[in-house]
Amino acid sequence: MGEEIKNYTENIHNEEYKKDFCSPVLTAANMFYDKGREKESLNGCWNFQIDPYDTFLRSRWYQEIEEDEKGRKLPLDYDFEHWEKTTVPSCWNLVDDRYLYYEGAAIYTRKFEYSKQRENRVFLKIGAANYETRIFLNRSFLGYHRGGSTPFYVEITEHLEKENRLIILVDNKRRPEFVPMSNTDWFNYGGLYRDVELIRTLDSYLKDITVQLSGDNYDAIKIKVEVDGLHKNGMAEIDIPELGLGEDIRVKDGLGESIIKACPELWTPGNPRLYEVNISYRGDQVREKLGFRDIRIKDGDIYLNGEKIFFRGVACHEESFENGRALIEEEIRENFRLAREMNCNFLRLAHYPHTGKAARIADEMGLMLWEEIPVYWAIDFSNPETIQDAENQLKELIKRDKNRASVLIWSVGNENPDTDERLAFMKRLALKTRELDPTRPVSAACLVNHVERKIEDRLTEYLDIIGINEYYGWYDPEFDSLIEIIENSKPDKPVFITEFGAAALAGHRGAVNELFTEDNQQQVYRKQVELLGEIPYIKGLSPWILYDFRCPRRTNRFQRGYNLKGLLSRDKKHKKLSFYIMKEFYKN
Ligand code: GCB
Repeated sequence: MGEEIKNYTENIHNEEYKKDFCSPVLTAANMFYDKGREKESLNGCWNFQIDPYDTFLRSRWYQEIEEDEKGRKLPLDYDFEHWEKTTVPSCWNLVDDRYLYYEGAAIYTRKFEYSKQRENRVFLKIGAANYETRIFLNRSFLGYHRGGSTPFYVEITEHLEKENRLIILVDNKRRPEFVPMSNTDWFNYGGLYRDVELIRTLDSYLKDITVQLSGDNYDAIKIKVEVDGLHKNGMAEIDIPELGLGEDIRVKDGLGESIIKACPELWTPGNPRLYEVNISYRGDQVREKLGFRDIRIKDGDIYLNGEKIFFRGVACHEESFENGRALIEEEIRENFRLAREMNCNFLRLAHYPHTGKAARIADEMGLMLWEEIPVYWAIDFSNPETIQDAENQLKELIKRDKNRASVLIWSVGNENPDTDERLAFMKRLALKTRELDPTRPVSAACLVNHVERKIEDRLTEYLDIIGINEYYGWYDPEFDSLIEIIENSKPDKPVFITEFGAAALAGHRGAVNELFTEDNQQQVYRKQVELLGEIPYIKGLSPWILYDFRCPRRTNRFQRGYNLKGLLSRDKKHKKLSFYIMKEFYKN
């Protein structure tokens, strides 16, 4: 918790100021099954201050010391209530021009009132904050979280008062040992950009729930519950009214499992059937809508509910022009609607976990999803802290979305070089994924062997689906090389072309060989689909990318801070010519 700061100057010589604020670490082990529960939103108006010199931590402002030893009124350097106001959730970069490129620490604080109702425990949930987060409540430090895209939780029961001061310190500084590392091809938004909520529970509560279709004939549902709290033995109940199903599950030492005969109508993209599922334990209750479906791979084909399926997809960043990564629900729905208009049944949610709302909406709208962790490019593969961080992000993602019918593929990374350290790192992630969720295929977006011109990456041994990113026609103009690669490769697993594409400034027309014209992009798309559509081992496509996105690496006169490989303009209003190529291709 740290010593009180008595002497105003003592902190300025201390460069170890962070060490008291690195544990407890909030990880997947602190996660809590919150779907289908009532929550109290702490979204809305907060006070905000950027803190580029980390003075908050150095001087322990959270202690709110009111007087110094000479009896003078403090604080000297901060003023929570008079700081500027901001809205949570949001990305600070887009709230004010002054913060567009700000990277570092920033402080969010608000007060809230609490009055006990029938609950005995209270948890704070942060949907996501990029990248390091420290939580303080009523002058106490409660925990530290790493990772910019997954939810985390901390129990606050013991710290609650009638009037509460909550402070959340978010730091988005990029570092080489983080996941992702400092170099990425997307914008490093900062802030508390997903919901902040309180969840009240009884003494004993459902901590985790897994509900999945089971049985070779799809005639059973498997349920696992984990309970925590005072009473770890008892009966949980599951109730699916539309199936006339109501069953007890015995819970012993916190765990219960049951396989129940049931024949639900199966979830497909064409018929995204969902059922209301209620689960309760000693008065604690969750209720949500879930779909049931089966995915398998056999002899190089992918089967959804026993039928061969081709993944007609597109890749998508989590971004909107107005809100950055803090997309509102209508924007997610609009993105998905546009993908559907292009005749997609599949989205690659790149390159990090998107909001959990995306998977819920995809469940409803009937879109299959690929979900990914940001093990991107040159990660610090030999650093034990980095692998721990990546593994924790993976666990948090799987725990969050494992009951979503739409989520069909987990991806452990993107375009990492084929080195021994990387192989060890990613093999561990692939095996961990399978251990945590044996029901879904594991993939990663790999590079081809450009020298030998074939699909070759040692990681593919540990994957169920081989993802391949290739930019023939763009970074490499020699389209014939792609033909050669395809001819030289005999993969024994289904292959997805997880990226291909070319950049075009929306509305810019010209000759087909003129870079950044829609005509050039269209030509690349034409050639790609003509070739890829004929290759029997290719079972899915997700061209790069649905819409243009912010990226400071892209600075030429067309790009001006944007990656322009979108099929749509950045405001999603203009459809480039290639959009229609994909639409037509997928139609057939
Ligand atoms: C890639 C990366 C993606 C980039 C894209 C590009 O291979 O996976 O993140 O944005 O290429 O546009 O270069």
